[in-house]
Amino acid sequence: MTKRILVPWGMPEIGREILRKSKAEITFLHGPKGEIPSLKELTEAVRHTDVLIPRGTQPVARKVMMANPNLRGIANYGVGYDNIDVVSATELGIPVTNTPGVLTETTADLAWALLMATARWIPQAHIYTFSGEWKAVGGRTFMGLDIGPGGSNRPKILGIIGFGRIGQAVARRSRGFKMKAIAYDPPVKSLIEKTKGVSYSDLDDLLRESDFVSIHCPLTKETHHLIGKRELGLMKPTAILINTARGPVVDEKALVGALKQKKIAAAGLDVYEKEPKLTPGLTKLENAVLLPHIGSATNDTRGQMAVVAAQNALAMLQGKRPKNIVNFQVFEASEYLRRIGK
Ligand code: 8YV
Repeated sequence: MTKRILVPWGMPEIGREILRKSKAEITFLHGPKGEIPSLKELTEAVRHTDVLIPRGTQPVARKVMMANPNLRGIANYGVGYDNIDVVSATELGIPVTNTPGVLTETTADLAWALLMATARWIPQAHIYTFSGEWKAVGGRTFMGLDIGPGGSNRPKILGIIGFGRIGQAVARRSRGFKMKAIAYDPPVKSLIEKTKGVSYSDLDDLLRESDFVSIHCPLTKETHHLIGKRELGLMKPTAILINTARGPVVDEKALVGALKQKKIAAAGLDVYEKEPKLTPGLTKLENAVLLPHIGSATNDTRGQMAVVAAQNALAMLQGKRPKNIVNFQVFEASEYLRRIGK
């Protein structure tokens, strides 16, 4: 029987091509502009497929998985997989994959761009100039914060929360700015201590000492609201918070309060608690730079993410162990063996 793959969003062409070239029956289920299907439409479509390739922001709950007792795999398009109920997938014997590595440098670039844009008021100064408000030499000055040592030659401290591939790539980039990098990520404390130019710090000290705090940890039960009112209160009034990881790691309401009361200087965000909805008040703040989750958004990288997701999907379709498994325990489950007909 022909094996089937469901892609419920507008996947880049390079990924589509790989899927089309396979012998599988491919269903691309989305609107003319890539609009994703409703939960009801997705659940119905999952009944008639063998492997699902969801977009990284597309929720795949237990109910969706339960719609098809023979689903062979879920190949997530994204390195983060908090959109998928992985615990249920493992229980049900469904392998789940992600697309790590290919987006590391691109996302680290965006974190840096956001850090620099926020520190030097780039979007605000651009709009001021672009809109013709700049009438006189001098005019508004947009006094920024140094990223490098600045006139007083004081190296700045970059605090990195989460020292995985992207956190490490951000640390590498900080060397060019002569920054002192400190990192918090208990499971990889020894790796941090071994990394040249980076020292380990517990979270509170990192928040107290850092001029810039950049978040690069996955969203888990443990990291949900890791940065709340108390943590923001520990930061310097001149400090800047950058989040290109996952919105719910930060208590967004508390952040709006801290920015309004200038408890911290500014924030640069690419992710939010309830994307694409923003917490009320966030767009009223001059000291916030807001981007629409474009961390990995380059043609090359989004294309390579599609290649990796397609390869993971085809491997699971053939009952093979895919490269980027996130729940390897599933291979021990009898349910998994049943699903792949073993
Ligand atoms: C994706 C991301 O844009 O990889 C991730 O975890 O957040 C981004 O690269 C997002 O997952 C949409 O697919």
